[in-house]
Formats: sequence, C-alpha cells, structure tokens
Amino acid sequence: MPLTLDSPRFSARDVDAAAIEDAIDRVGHVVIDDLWDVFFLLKLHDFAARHFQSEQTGSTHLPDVRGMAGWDENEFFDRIRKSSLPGVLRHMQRGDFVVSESERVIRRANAAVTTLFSGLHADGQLRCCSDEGIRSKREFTIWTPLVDCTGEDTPRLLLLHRDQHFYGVFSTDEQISDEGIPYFPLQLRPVLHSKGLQADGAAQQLDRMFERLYDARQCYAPHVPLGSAVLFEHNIVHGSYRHSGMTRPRYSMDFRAVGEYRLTDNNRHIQGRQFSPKGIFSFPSITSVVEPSPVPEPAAAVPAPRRPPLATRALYQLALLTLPVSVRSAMSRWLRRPQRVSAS
Ligand SMILES: O=C(O)CCC(=O)C(=O)O
Ligand SMILES: [Fe+2]
Repeated sequence: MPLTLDSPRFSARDVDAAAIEDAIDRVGHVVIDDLWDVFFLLKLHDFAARHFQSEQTGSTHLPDVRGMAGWDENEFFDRIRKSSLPGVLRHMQRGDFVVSESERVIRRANAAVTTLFSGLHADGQLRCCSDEGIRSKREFTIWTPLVDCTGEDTPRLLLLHRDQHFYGVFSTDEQISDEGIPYFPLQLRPVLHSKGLQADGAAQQLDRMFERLYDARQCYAPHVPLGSAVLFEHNIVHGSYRHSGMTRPRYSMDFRAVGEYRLTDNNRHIQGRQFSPKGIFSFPSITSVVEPSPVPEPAAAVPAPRRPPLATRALYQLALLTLPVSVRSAMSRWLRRPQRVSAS
C-alpha cells in the first residue's frame, strides 16, 4: 500500500459540498484548493516567523494565539466567513457550526531538526462539544500551510486512510520513552521536550519507520499549494510528513469546527464563534456580532520579518487568479525565499 499524492481534491471556486462530504466519508480527508486569500496567509506566516524566532524552547507549536502580538481575532473569523468553508461545514454539520478559539494552533515542522515535527495522532480535542452536537456529532480539522507545500523539500501533512492506524505495524520493543511514558518515535510525543528523539541516528530511524508504515498502510501526503487547505475528520490518524532529505521549514495553522451543541458543565469553558446565516456570534454566550476590523500594527518590541514588497505580493495575488497551480507554486516558493529559517 503506497504513499500517494492522490487525495480527493476540490476547488473552492466551484464548491460541491455533497461531493466533499462523500469523499470525507470514504477516505477521511479532502484537499480544497484556492480556499484562502493569500495576503491573509502571508500575514499569518509573518506572525509565525516572529513568534517562533523569539522562542528558544524548540517547540513545534504556539498552542494559544489569543492575545499574542499581531494576532487579529476578528480577521481570522472574517476570513473564514469570506471563504467557501461555511457552505461546506454547514452542509456537513447540518446547520450552524462552531469554530473553537482554543483548539487553534500555529505549528512548524523542520526536518533539519529531528524533533521539529508533529508525530502521528488523531484529533478529537473537542469531543466534549461534538458529543453534545444537536444536529451532527462530527468534528473536523482544517489544516492550512503558510508556505507552499508542493515540493519534496518541505514537510507537509501525512494522513492515513479512514479506519487505518499505525498500531500493529511496529512492535513494542521499538518504543522509546520520555519521563517514563513509552511511545513510538513517529508518534505524537507525550511530553514537549523529547530526549528519546535526540539520540544519534534518530532521524534515520524515523525515516525507516515511516517507510515501513507506507508499505503497510494506505497513506496520503498531498501537495498543498499556498492558498489551499486539507479538511479531515477528527478520528483520522495524521501528523507531519517529513524525511531527513527535506531542507525547507514549514509553518501551518490548524483549527477545528463542530456542529452547534448543547452546553454542559464539561464544555461550558470552551469559547468559540458560531457561524449562522445571520452572522458570526460568540459562543456559548451569544452577545455580539463580529465585525471585520483593521489589522493592528505589530508591537514595537517585536522586529518585523523581511517580506516581499507590497507590489510584488499584489502581482502574486493577481497571478493567483489567472495562472495554473504549477506556476503559482513556483511563484509562491520564490516569494517564501527570504523567510527561510536556519536549521539550528
Ligand atoms: O502540522 C502538522 O504536521 C500536524 C497537524 C495536526 O496535527 C493538526 O492539524 O491537527
Ligand atoms: Fe492533529
């Protein structure tokens, strides 16, 4: 069973929500091309570059972006509103849906640093909400790269076929352990600072384990150009697609959406925004309609990263509307060039 690039693919310009749902039901995930405004993603890339560069811990992710310098909460929800996602999610959730504020992550993956990838796992962080779903109990993750992910030099997303798992492929004597908790090297690490993956030869060992997984299970690592996203169901096993030959780092954003749900003591603490045909409301307490707001200037203390000039980015945005994906990908890679992060 090979690793394939051939994920079900749809265009956000001509969205067929029923066909997307059908593909999710069969395979577990879909790629949606041209979903996002690329300027928005470039802003998020700047945000990620600023905050990861100032961080010394070597962590794979910024777990909670709320209140961080440069994060614009209203713009985030407004960009979702302007995309094709509400149509798709309303169809699959059979009505209003809620995007959580807390289970929203900016990540990085960099194969030059063995520990900088997200190991295999299933999501389901919002089970306490989706279990109480009124019209649907489904929970979806939307994964969006903030760089072009169409080359073999850049980590992208790895997904297993629906109902497949890495259990059974490896034996327990291949597990390593951090703070007494055993796990497989390609699995999501149980603790942030994983010593088990810092041993000599760990990168090669990881490569070999992933190759054995690709032989044993149906795996997907679709190309995802800047502007596209992967939508998958919470129980799909996924993680970073990486191998030690990769040279470019990747930033990405992921967030989750559940159907409108009943409030209980277990989920009342989870804040989110409810998308309804009347607008976007804070949830659980429906108090205000969210209006788009101008993007605030970055905080003075945080140095702005180098970015391509506005005219170049405007040209790119124009080209995006007219050129085929292969040409857009090449432009996107070129645009990302000044943003490279050193491997150390
Ligand atoms: O970005 C990655 O490599 C992993 C992403 C992930 O775990 C998620 O989107 O839930
Ligand atoms: Fe995940």
